Order: sequence, then structure tokens, then C-alpha cells
Amino acid sequence: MKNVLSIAGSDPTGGAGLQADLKVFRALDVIGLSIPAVLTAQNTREVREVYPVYSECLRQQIECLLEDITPEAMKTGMLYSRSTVSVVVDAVCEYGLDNLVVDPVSVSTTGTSLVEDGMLDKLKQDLFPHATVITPNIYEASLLSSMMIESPADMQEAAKALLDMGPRSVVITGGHLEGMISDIFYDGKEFQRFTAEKVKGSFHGTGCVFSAAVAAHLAKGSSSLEAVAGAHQFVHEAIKRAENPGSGMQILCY
Ligand code: PXL
Repeated sequence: MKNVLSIAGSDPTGGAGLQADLKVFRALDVIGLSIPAVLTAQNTREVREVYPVYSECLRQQIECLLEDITPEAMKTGMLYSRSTVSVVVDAVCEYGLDNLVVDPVSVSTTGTSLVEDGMLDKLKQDLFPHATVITPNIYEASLLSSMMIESPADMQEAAKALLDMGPRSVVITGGHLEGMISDIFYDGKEFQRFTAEKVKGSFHGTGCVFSAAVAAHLAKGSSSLEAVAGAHQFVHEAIKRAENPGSGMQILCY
């Protein structure tokens, strides 16, 4: 079996973050490796507190794991702080990690900021150039590109701007098109659109599940485009089976 590493935030509900990533890895038949970069206190209604893991702790977790196992792919999720991004960039360079999926997690579905000031600039400058795929949702793509995104044409423009930041490909998720939900993939050659019927409800963790599925597919040898197509399908099926474990948002089931 292939090994896939997630460096991300912990979400005790299991709907998003590291715990969701591990469930995706299990469902897609890869070995899941996991390093918490941030701890959160949250439930299905709110993200109450965010505690980044201090740099030395993160560095030691990465070093100890990677001197033993080399993952075939890796994803980053919520990193929150500039110093956390630095540690991850150092590790990617030092261990020559490939098949890197960067999910530029910026805000929770309930509206809480999940990044400290200046962190997104650092992510763009230092981590994006190493990424095989970056997976912003519409809101994140807009923040990162400083563009208003209101139409499929805007999504394409934003994808071009994001590709110029150095990743080998970009997928912007969660666009709306005539009642359908659409993701746009761009690798500098052509645009590909993936559409699915919009399911009613408020779902937590769709971005995490999507990027984890992309990483799992890359580890198993898929191209970026194939990995994104697989992840799109996976998320759509998981949304249809979503459950409501608390009194807030639904979490995906897969
Ligand atoms: O969905 C973004 C996200 C990612 N990672 C963690 C989160 C959230 C949203 O709440 O808590 C740990």
C-alpha cells in the first residue's frame, strides 16, 4: 500500500482536518500518516479556539516520521501560522517530498478565520511553488488572487493568476453554475470543469475531504487531472451520505 501524509489541524468532530483526512485515506486504500500542526476546540456549531503547535514540536514530529517513512504523496491543511508554514516548507525541501497537495485553508464554514496575519502571503511565496496541486475554494481563491469571483469566467481568470504563483496545477472548488456546483481545474494547458448537482444543507469539511482524496489518488499513480476527477466524485458521494452528529453542520460520510 502507498503512504500518504497529512499535516493539518485537528478537528475533534472528525468532519474536517486531520481526522477527516485519515478516514479518506482509509476509504481510498492508502496508509494514512498524520501530523497535527494546529489543535482546535470545536464542535459542529463553531470553531472556539485555535492553538498552533509550537515549531519545535512540529519539526520533531516531521523529522522522526520522515527519517523512517517516505510518503508517496502528502497534503497540507490548516497550518494557521507563518512559523508552521516555514517548518513545512523546510521539510518539503529537505526530504524532497513530491505529490504535494496544498489546501490553503483560510476560514471555517462558520466564518472563523483560520490564518494569522501574513500567513497566506507566506503560503503563496514559499509553499505554492512546491505544490503539485493547490485546492482553494472560491472564497480562498478570491483572497489569494485579490480578485472578485462571480462567474465561471472569473474562476478561470483566478486559476490563471494562482498558477502564476508556482504550483503545477490549480483546482478551484465550489463554483456555482445554473444550480450545479462546479470545480475548475487548470494546469496551464487547458481548463477542465467538473460539475455535480448541488445537495441542500450546510456541510463541514468538504475542502479537507477533497484535498485528502486528491493526495490519495496521486499516491496511487493518478495524474493531477485524474486525481481531481476522483476527488470530485468522492466528495459528491460523501455529501449525499452526510450525517448530523450534533446540532450544527452536517459532516460527510464515506
Ligand atoms: O474546513 C476547514 C478546516 C480545516 N481544518 C480544520 C478545521 C477546518 C474548519 O473548521 O477545523 C482543523
